[in-house]
Amino acid sequence: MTKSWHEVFKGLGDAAPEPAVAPEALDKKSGWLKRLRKGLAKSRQAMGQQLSAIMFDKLDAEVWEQLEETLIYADCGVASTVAVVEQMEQAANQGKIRDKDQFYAFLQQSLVGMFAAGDYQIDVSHQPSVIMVVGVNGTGKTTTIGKIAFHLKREGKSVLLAAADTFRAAAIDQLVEWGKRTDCPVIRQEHGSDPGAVVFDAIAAARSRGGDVVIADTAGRLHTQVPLMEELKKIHRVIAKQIPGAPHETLLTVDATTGQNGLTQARLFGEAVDVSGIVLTKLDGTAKGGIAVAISHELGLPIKLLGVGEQMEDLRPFDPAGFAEALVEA
Ligand SMILES: Nc1nc2c(ncn2[C@@H]2O[C@H](COP(=O)(O)OP(=O)(O)OP(=O)(O)O)[C@@H](O)[C@H]2O)c(=O)[nH]1
Ligand SMILES: [Mg+2]
Repeated sequence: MTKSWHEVFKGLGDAAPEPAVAPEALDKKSGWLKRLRKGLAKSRQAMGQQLSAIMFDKLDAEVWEQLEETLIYADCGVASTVAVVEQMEQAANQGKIRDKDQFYAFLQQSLVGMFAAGDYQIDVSHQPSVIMVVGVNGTGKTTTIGKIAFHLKREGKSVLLAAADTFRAAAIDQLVEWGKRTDCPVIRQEHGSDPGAVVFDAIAAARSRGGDVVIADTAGRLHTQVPLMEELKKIHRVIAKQIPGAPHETLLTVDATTGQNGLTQARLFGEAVDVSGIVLTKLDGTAKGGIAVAISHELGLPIKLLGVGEQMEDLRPFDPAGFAEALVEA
């Protein structure tokens, strides 16, 4: 159930370099699930509480109703909920669920099946690779960029951060702060300048310095939502013009605490820019971690990373089985 950063990032190379950070910040194999479990504690507790009343030797209509309510409450979304309950009911009718352990094992398995098939890796195999991070304001774009930079640096990649959220002066400062913390140069221009120009500069800088990965921060809000989408498309075009096939990743941050709103946002951003994966943030602050299931199932997008706190190391690789296991347990 453990997943290494070498599995998360495509193109890290074979040899894992000596980590340059304090050992306590590193993944210990045994600690991987622990951190994820901690991040999903609220969701797991809420689900556990609701499911605790179930009589596992008497799986009747009431039980399936209770399961349905639990999944809906956890924000798994209607489509996934209906599908999971149907599968569970069928398995029970076939005599495959006779006790609590089997119930939870099947529930985990059904949830795993709801996640979209897709590329769960983050592609940093190009020279340079460009990652564009988009999302509504406050969802955790800048923080996530800092966390990704931290992990890539740790794996020996040179990373440049592009301050293409020029809408707020504070946004540039915040990225500069993360640049200091992770020891990554930040390419920036004046507040209010053209975000496309910032990204252009960053890619040029990466090329001339032999940088491996450019991560572009973007605005989460302009004066209205429509121009924001136009702006993002424009940044996307600037990147593609400089490097055919780039951006190699367009990651959308979704704040898990906003529930079904996250689904709407993902749909909207997905229509404007070709989102390659979701970073689901603030899982540590919500009982509604099931939103991961809804987004992936309904939009067919892979969840690539999970944010489980505000610190650099509070970024977890996503894998469906590990997630389902941390979400529901017997
Ligand atoms: N608990 C928790 N807080 C988080 C997580 N990710 C981000 N945050 C916090 O959420 C707040 C907003 O994060 P930012 O990274 O500034 O979000 P943003 O999308 O860049 O926001 P704008 O620049 O305003 O568009 C900050 O206080 C972060 O510390 C997370 O996984 N867990
Ligand atoms: Mg920001």
